Amino acid sequence: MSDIFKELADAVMTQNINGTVEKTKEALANGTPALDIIQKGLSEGMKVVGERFETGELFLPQIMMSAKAMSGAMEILEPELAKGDGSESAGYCISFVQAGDIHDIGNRLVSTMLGANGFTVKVLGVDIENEVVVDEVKKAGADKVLLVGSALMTTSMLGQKDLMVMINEEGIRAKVKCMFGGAPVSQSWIDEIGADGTAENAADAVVVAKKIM
Ligand code: HCB
Repeated sequence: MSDIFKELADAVMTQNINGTVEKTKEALANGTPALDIIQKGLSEGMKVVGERFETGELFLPQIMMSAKAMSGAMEILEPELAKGDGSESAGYCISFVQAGDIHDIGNRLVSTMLGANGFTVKVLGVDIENEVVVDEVKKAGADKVLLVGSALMTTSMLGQKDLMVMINEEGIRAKVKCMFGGAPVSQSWIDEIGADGTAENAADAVVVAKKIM
C-alpha cells in the first residue's frame, strides 16, 4: 500500500476524525483520484476496524468514531465523485438500506457513483421496510427500475429474500432489476434469492448495474 493510502487507512483505524479529513484533503490536492482514496485507503481502514470489533479489540464507541471520520472524509469526496461523465441517462434506480439496518456509508457511496455514471437515483435512506420499496417501484414512471439495496448485517440481509418474494407476489418482477450488496452479501446468496447481481464495491456496482439494466 502506498504511503498516502496507508496514512488514510491508519487515520480511520485510529479514530482520528480531523486527521482523516486532513489526509483526504492532502491526497486530493496531490491529484489522488477520489475513488482510490476511498477504496485503497479509507475502506481498507474500515475493514480492519470491523475485524477488530469482531475480535473484541475495539468497541462500539470506537467504531462510531471511525465511521464519523470516514463520513467526514466522504463529505469532501462525494462532490468529487458526483462530477458526472456527461453520459446519457443509464436508467432509474431506487437505493435503500434494509429495515433494521442503519449502516449507510457504503450505500451512499454506491448511490453517488451510480449518479455520476448517468443513473437517476432516488435515495430512500436507511432502515427501509420492503413495503416502502415496492410502493416506490409502483410509483416510478420508468419502464425498468434498478433496486440498489444494501444490508451490512446477516439479520437485515434476510429482508432481501423477503423483498424478492414480495416483488414476485406483487407481479412487478418484470420491471425490476435487483442488485444487492453489503459485506455479508455473496453471489451464492444472490442466486439463492433469485436477485440479479451483487458488487464488491462502488466502482464494480456501476459495471454490474449497467450490465443488468
Ligand atoms: Co456495525 N456492524 N453495527 N456499525 N459496522 C458491522 C457491519 C459488523 C460486520 C462488525 C463485525 O461484527 N465484524 C457487524 C454485523 C455482524 C453481522 O451481522 N454478521 C456490525 C454490528 C453487529 C453492528 C451493531 C449491531 C453493533 C451494536 O449495536 N452492538 C450496530 C447495528 C446498528 C443497526 O444497523 N441497527 C452497528 C452500528 C454501527 C455504527 C453505527 C457504529 C457504524 C455505521 C455508521 C454508518 O454507516 N453511518 C458501523 C460500522 C461503520 C461498521 C463496520 C465497521 C464498517 C461498515 C462500513 O461502513 N464499511 C462494519 C464491518 C464490516 O462491514 N466488515 C460493522 C465501509 C463501506 C464503504 O463498505 O461494505 O458498507 P460497505 O459498502 C461497500 C460494498 O459492500 C458495496 O459497495 C460499497 C462501497 O464500496 N455495496 C454495494 C454496499 N451496498 C451495496 C449495494 C449494491 O447494490 C451493490 C454494492
